[in-house]
Amino acid sequence: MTTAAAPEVLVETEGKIGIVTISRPQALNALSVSVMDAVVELLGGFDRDPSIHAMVLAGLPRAFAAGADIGEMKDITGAAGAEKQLSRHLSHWDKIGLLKKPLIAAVSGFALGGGCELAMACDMIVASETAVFGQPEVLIGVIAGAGGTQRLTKAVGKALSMEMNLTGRRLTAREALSFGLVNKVVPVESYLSEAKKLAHTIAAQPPLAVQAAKASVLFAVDSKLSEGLSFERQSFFRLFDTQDQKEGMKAFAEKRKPVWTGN
Ligand code: DAK
Repeated sequence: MTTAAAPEVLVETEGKIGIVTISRPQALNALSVSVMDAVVELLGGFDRDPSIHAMVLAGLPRAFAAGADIGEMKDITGAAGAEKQLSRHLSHWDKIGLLKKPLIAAVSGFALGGGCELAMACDMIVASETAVFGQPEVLIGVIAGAGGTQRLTKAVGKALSMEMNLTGRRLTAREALSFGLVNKVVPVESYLSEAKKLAHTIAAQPPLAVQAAKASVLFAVDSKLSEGLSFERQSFFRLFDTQDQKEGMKAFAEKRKPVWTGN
């Protein structure tokens, strides 16, 4: 069932997955402080809820999010004022990137500026054929402030990231797929169901191993190979403390499906 957690953010659960949907159609899902407050609170709640194993963050068919709310930023003057008034808002994007459970962005239509940064802060992106990705902040006199020069560069490489950040060039969904920014492109009618399907597939796996895999892949983005290999190895060893490791290997030997307990 879908209930309104905040007027413009909807929340529902479906088995072991939690779904948060931004619904602010009149502003193309522009990410106001109140929208991001609700998104972070709801996803944080799912992250702490042991019955939820994976999450989906969705927008609307016309817009995942056309950016941070320009109306809330346009009257800010001076670097000190910007830092004072926007730092808490920036921490919203950081908090999405710090969630422990897998989070899939279901993106259709515009994913621009803070919207593109929000999608990139998720772990995977399922895009509709109409999805458009971009960091157009330069066109309004600023630059990306929540990861658009960093995560995008790590995802698509320096040359394309430069072009997107310096000219506002947008990527179509197909281009985003070819550059490795998104996981799959599907018809607009099915982008949400495909994102949920992927979340259900992940949610059916042993949750401690899934979370360890997520943490290890994210570590790779930020570290030297030798440090990453060491991090991965320690995580691998730690999973031998879990009952699901015993169950998974025992079930394999007994030629049956494992029954995961999450312990
Ligand atoms: N903010 C507020 N309202 C927006 C908006 C936005 N980002 N994007 C669209 N809207 C509103 C429009 O003002 C319009 O409202 P009304 O005039 O009808 O009241 C409505 O949504 C429909 O938009 P359009 O009439 O413009 O629709 P079109 O189809 O003609 O054009 C568009 C769609 C997406 C190409 C266009 O709306 C557009 O260019 N939007 C702005 C895209 C953009 O520049 N995005 C980047 C914003 S800056 C940070 C955290 C995050 C960020 C920065 C710092 N920290 C806290 C430090 C991120 C910054 C950004 O995202």
